[in-house]
Amino acid sequence: MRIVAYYIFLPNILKLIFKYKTMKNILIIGAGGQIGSELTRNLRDVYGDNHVVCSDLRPLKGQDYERGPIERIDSTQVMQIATAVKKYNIDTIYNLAAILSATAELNPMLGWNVGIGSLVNCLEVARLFNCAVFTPSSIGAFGPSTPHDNTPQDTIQRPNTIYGVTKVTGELLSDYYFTRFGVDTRSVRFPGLISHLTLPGGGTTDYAVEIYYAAVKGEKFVCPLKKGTFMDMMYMPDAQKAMIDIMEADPSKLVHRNSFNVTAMSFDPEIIYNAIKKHYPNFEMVYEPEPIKQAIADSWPNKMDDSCARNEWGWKPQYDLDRMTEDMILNLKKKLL
Ligand code: VAH
Repeated sequence: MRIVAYYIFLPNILKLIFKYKTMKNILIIGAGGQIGSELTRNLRDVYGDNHVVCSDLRPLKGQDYERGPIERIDSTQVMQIATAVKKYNIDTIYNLAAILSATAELNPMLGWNVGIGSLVNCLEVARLFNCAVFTPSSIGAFGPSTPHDNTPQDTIQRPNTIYGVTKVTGELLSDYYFTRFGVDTRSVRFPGLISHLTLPGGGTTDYAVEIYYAAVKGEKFVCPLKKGTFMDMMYMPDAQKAMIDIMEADPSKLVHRNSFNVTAMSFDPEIIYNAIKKHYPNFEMVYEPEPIKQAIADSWPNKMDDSCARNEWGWKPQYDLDRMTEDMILNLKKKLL
């Protein structure tokens, strides 16, 4: 009888008394992308390899994926998500499936179907199986009529890209599932994310990653955006911390949920080019603006106000442009040379 008590009752009593963090069981949808590849490793470091299931439509290869459970999931198929949630007793879903801004403009219905199809499926499964859901939004959720400088947390959102439309829809749906069904939905509006591990795929801010690759390879960089095109940016380690911290935040402190402005820096191509030139004095860049990317970038904020995230769950970035540049160059030298 004592054994039964120990294994069945004691953990529940401890949870009640100490409210200690029970280990989460997490499912990552879209783990193969720029964010998901690093999130898989970071979540496993925090919660344990077997507590984090990574999934994607494409095969997931490599140590970071293979050190724990992997599932092949087409997130536009709700039964595939539900099956994984039941199989692994999932209580938290990170839904990263999306087609990025510039690519989505070339195939708007694909952008909508992946972005919204995946989100609706995740929200419905979360409602039925009592899961929390994180879905990233983006500066892309703002449009030309949004104030571009110190963009407020609560302001007009009339994006003119399909990517932005999916992000605003996602924010509204996620808030609806919280208020209507009590689903614990949370989100951040990411700026351009810069990382050295996985190349971004088809975003308007991709230039801020590609410029480092050109510098380290000793190549001239052809910039697809005009001088003076300011956008919010963030180094991937800060983005990873934001995704973990917001899901660990005390819900009683959250005034907002979907979705928090978060940013770390704002620069235009000239500023990041000059930061890199401190390390590569002979590095060259020419401007050849790409119309689709330029139009998208012009519709987005120059700099967001992220005071709500700072006040409600302690958001505080650790990397500025110079520290990011040092770390990017250090790691790309190891990767490329
Ligand atoms: C894009 N990197 O450019 C993504 C991101 C804020 C930009 O959403 O589409």
